[in-house]
Amino acid sequence: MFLRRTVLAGLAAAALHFAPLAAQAQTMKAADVHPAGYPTVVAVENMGKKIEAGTNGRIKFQMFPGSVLGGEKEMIEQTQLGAIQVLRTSLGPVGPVVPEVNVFNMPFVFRDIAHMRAVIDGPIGQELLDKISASPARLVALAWMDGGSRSLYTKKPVRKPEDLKGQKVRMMGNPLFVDTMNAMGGNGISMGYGEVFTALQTGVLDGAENNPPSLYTANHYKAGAKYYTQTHHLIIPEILVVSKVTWDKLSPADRELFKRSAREAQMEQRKLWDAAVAESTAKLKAEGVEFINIDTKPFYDATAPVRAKYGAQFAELMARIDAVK
Ligand code: GTR
Repeated sequence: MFLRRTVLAGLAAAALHFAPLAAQAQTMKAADVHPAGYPTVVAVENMGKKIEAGTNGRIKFQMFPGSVLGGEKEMIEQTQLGAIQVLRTSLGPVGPVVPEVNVFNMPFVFRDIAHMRAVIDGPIGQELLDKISASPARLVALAWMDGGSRSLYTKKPVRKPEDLKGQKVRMMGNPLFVDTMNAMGGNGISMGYGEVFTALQTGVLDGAENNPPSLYTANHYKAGAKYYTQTHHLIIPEILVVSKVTWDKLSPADRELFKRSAREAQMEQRKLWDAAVAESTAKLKAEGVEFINIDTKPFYDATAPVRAKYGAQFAELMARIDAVK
């Protein structure tokens, strides 16, 4: 009797010991608006493989690309709730939930892409990731991703702000961007990425704005927006976040593994990004998209009131950004 009890107790203890390990095994949902094969999607998938290897298969990523889990705004909300565990998103729609990030969302805040990269790779970049993680938004920001620069594409050629008069141009969901387009001379319309193609086709929109890989993969040029005016008005880095709900349950060792592999994903994505920009630019040109090179100064000048309105609270930080070589 005594022996039996001891054995049973031993078995129960063993079960208790192993149960938490078994329960911890999980497949995390990783999400992106971009399709399979896009630089951000590939880099996050590879990060998942490293985490799977590093945890002996205990944690896996399952990638849901192409907005299958919703638009970016909805995916941010799901990540805040823990329904999505890993999300790659533009900072644009993060502005309404973490206002501090709007410093990077302002028109012409970076001189060029090299300047943006120098800023995100340095202390300011880390500070901003930390601000997101420390905010009440329940998102833990682990790494930056490259989104190049956004330029305007329209059905009619645009060379100067006056050419945008009366044109309805889709902007990401953040009042700052609607103000930016209005200042640039057009009518900014806030809309989800997934609705832009049909809205262009039906004439609800006359144009939109994005980087070459997005313009190419989202096919917006096939909906009539064939004039691609090189305004480079927004250079918005993107982020990789983990839901705080998920993060809080990770062990310190797992968190380190996530941080390390996210940093590696940042560097990998940048290489993939540069190749994707070159490739999509060539393909867009081959498809008949006209790249219009312009003097961007009139657009820079026209958006000064937007920088003044939204930038006042970031004056010191903007001076530091400016000083980065
Ligand atoms: C892309 C960006 C996406 C999404 C999209 C948009 O450049 O990578 O995350 O924000 O633009 O315009 O909605």
